[in-house]
Amino acid sequence: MSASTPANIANASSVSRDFLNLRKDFPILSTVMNGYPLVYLDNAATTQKPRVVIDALTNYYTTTNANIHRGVHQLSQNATEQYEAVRETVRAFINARQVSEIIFVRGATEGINLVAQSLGRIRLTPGDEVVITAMEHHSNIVPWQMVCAQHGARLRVAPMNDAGELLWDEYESLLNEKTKITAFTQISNALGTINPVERMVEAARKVGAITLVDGAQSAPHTSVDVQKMGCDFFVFSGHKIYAPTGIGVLYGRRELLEEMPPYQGGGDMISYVTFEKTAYNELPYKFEAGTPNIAGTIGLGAALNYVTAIGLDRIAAHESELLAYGTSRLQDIDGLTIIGTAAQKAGVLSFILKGVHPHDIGTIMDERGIAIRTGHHCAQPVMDRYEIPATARASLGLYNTKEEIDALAEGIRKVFEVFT
Ligand code: C6P
Repeated sequence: MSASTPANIANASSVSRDFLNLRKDFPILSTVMNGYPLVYLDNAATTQKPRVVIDALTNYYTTTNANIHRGVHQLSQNATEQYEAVRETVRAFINARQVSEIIFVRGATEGINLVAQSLGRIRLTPGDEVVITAMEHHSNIVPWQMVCAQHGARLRVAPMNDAGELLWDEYESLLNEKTKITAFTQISNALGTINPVERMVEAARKVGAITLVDGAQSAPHTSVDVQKMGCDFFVFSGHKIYAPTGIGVLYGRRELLEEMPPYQGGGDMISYVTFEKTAYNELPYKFEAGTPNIAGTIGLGAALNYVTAIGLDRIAAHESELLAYGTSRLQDIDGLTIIGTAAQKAGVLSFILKGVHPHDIGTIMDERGIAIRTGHHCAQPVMDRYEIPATARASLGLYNTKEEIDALAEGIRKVFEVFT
């Protein structure tokens, strides 16, 4: 999914026309906002939901609602069947070996915290090291800081260059026999950088380190194959891939999940309990304590089926074409600097405007019905690296169009008019 190779763009042109038709699948896109047609460019924060996902939730609550894994009654069996069917949908979506390697969690954040806390207990001792990169979201920084502090381990950070690309030699030189875990994002939410994850996993394996890939920004925009990637763990959030909020996925290699202690205790994660002792349930239930987000899981299944039917490669090509178009439009604007210019880049346009605070950009865009995100994007160390407090960020989804990019560019001109 390199952003702007000529071949990609040539392939994508006819593809993008087909994508226009998909806009009608998303009811919210016909909203009029502040007198303008809604232009939704905040997809890295969360995506809008297609009718099939909304219907899946309504159908579930209208026809099936019951608790799972517990009742002999028909509704409970139906709910269980639908919930467990999604585990297979997810397995196939990321090409995991077994359904027992798929754990339902609240989102990428919970998946990373689960791994940090559970794996930390059995792998980290004083003097050990955990390696992350300079472009991580707080969700892939703070859980490691916490677990390092608990076990006397040290957090190391691989730096990046001005384009927002990982400095490969520096990353490699941080890996050694003390490195027990390395965790990195596949795509940066603040910069759009696509990391060479297969190569990063391979380098980590050479020193025996366990790898976690944060797929929050990659699963919605590129096809994922965890076996090909070779990682031990992969996490993503449903809400960024057109599914409901509150549901996400942790993939873990079975042998490691077997070894790891449960993250939380409660119902469903046990096989029997006495006051003296508890035996834990088998995978994946050992990591799913309490009543899960059943409706959200079913919604996730509908969303994954939806994007699979379109084709992740086609989505990547479409977004790649939009990114190339958006980059050229924004580059033409005097006083605008794009933050994040990696050669391998996904559909994120982070920028700053000379003399204008990003929050003011966001406000004027909003007046024109354009939704972008402004701030540090939960990646404050990235902002520090560029010595800026914040950026304005337009992030692309499958329903975006060139006309919407034009509206963004026009909005930016308006911002300059107001502020200069
Ligand atoms: N980034 C953004 O606007 P959750 O909140 O658990 O669904 O996802 C956390 C997360 C983890 N990693 C990356 C790379 C992310 O981009 C995110 C979420 C959103 O950029 C919300 S801060």
